[in-house]
Amino acid sequence: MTEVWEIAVTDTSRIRDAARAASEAARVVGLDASRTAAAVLTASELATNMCRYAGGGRFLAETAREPWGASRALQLVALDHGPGIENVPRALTDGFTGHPDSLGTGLGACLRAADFFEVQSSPGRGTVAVARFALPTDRERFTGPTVTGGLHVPLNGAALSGDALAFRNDRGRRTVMLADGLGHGAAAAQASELAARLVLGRGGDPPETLLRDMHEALRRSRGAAVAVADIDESHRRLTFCGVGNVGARLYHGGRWRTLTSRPGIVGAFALRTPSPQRHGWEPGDMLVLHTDGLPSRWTPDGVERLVAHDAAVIAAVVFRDAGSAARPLRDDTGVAVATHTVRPDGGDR
Ligand SMILES: [Mn+2]
Repeated sequence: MTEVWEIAVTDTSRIRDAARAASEAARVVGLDASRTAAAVLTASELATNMCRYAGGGRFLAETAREPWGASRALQLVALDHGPGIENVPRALTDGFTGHPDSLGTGLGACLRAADFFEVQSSPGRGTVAVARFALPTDRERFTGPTVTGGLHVPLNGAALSGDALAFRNDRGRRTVMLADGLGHGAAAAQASELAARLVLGRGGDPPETLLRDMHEALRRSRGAAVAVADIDESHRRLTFCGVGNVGARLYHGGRWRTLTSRPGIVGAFALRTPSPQRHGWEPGDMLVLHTDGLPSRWTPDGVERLVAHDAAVIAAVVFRDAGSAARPLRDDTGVAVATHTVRPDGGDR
């Protein structure tokens, strides 16, 4: 199940809590001592920066499956509504002694410590930083033009997310799934985890087949709303199928469209398998799936300009900009993102 450690970094006393959360999450992932130390250092730096320059923020540690497939990695996300960083590349350079409103040298240390580290900042709106850590044997990344990732934010800082993301790569066929287990807490997490395991356990099946089989697999669970997208990279085609209330937005052909799901609950007694919707999948395109923790009036305008960023960074920006420090969540929030980048190597992002 998707375990998440959330620390509201309201003052400097929470820096230690963020470091401890990173350490506990690293233990669950099974990181060695050196990777754990790197994660703890990064957590401290990120939390310190949020205190110092953003008036606090939200720190998340989760056991992510991305971008390393089924094997677990540790993903740290720092997210704030502060003034932002004007020049991110400069803030990542060591020795940079910024003016009082910008981030200091801590980000350079994060960049060296993490297996992956990326910062996105929108002056006036806030900053997002994502760091990932994995054991050396698990660092084989998905390759190809499509990049996937996301994040979980449980309601009220709960330890388990009722939402579950899953990603698969089968020789140019990419599967992106987001499940929202009914309600929240352990029973919701169990339902969405069953959906994630089904996706991770088999490859190459079309979304309607996955949903039909999920319906059987989730019969003894509480049930879930599920959206599945199948991306065929060589044919540049995206096939979407959804049941229940999971939001889906696709940026293709220069505009955003909403992909609609059929009402229902996967795992409940009657399910009419929805018919798949087919769309194009071209360089610069973006898919965003989100559960109902995001405000319904959320609009993706402008998010397409972030296409070159890591998918988890984009998911965190969507979460940051859809909410605010003042507006609490109403439910668990899960955001899954896929981008069609033009990078030929799919390499070290
Ligand atoms: Mn939910």
